[in-house]
Amino acid sequence: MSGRKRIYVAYFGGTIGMMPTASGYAPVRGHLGSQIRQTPELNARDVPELVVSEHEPLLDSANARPSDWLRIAREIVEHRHSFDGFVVLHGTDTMAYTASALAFLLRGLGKPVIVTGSQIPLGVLRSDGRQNLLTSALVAARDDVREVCLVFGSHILAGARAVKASASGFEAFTSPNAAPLGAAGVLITLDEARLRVTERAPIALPLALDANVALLRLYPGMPAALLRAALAEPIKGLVIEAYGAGTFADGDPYLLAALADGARRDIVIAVVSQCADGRVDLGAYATSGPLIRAGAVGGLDMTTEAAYAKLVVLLSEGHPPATVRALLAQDLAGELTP
Ligand code: ASN
Repeated sequence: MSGRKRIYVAYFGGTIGMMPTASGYAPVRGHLGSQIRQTPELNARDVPELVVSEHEPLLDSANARPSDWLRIAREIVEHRHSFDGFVVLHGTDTMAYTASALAFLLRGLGKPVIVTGSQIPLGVLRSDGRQNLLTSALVAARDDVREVCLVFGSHILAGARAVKASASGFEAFTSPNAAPLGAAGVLITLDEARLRVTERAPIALPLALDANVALLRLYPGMPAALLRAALAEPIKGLVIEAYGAGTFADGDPYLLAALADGARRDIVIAVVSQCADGRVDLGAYATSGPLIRAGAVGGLDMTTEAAYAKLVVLLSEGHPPATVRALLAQDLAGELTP
């Protein structure tokens, strides 16, 4: 019989380890570790051993930046040979961005990385943190999971497919264009056919994550100055949340001029849809013409979070713009359906 599995728990911040303060919930050093030690179920023999490492500073995830994604990825890579799996405890607000980024950064890890958190802190009445952590630890101990997942409530989702869908519900995350990888009910079930079968490979993390990527949601009447700013130096990449299948106001000469100027600077543009469900199909409508002429890549059914994280990671890996464009349309971490 194999021994008890060891899971590295990186506590990055978020509600799960917060305490009520005079200005609202805030992370407090040492609190999460002591809560875990006081929770008998999390220390049971049939639960993997949890080795908790607390980040400094602990963040409300509203403060997370791409450099923080890299910090978490580095920590996991450093410990990749000493642990069976990893749990990242993170705030829910930007968890989908971090889970997406980790999915791209940790291609080749070949071990489970489970991102989770809670809506109510551990230790507070009706906390969902204990259940989320317990489920995550059990999924992180599985041999058949070799990818980044986001576990929350009863959902087990591919990390690069998840979006936060509820500010207050316990089932706070969904994956709009992909069925969940599994569910945590009476049993924890995983859809074996949908799990990624990735070979372990060396991981060369970028030295830094380039945050010079902008994200812009189109809206009726948007001033061209906004698009111009989103394409100005030092920006290298832009995610456009366009309408429907990827349409753009091609009747506005100022917007067209701003887009054309960005194209001249060889900015890599990824187009995702404002619709939660469905996919971008550049060329389906004549109004996507300016995007196509600007060299924009249709993000297919990628979430905005995944498209942004993917562009940040690819540009930071130092590929030339043409390679980034080609990779954007490929499935690198389960983020899109080709
Ligand atoms: N504001 C918190 C965070 O994202 C929300 C949470 O974790 N539920 O850090």
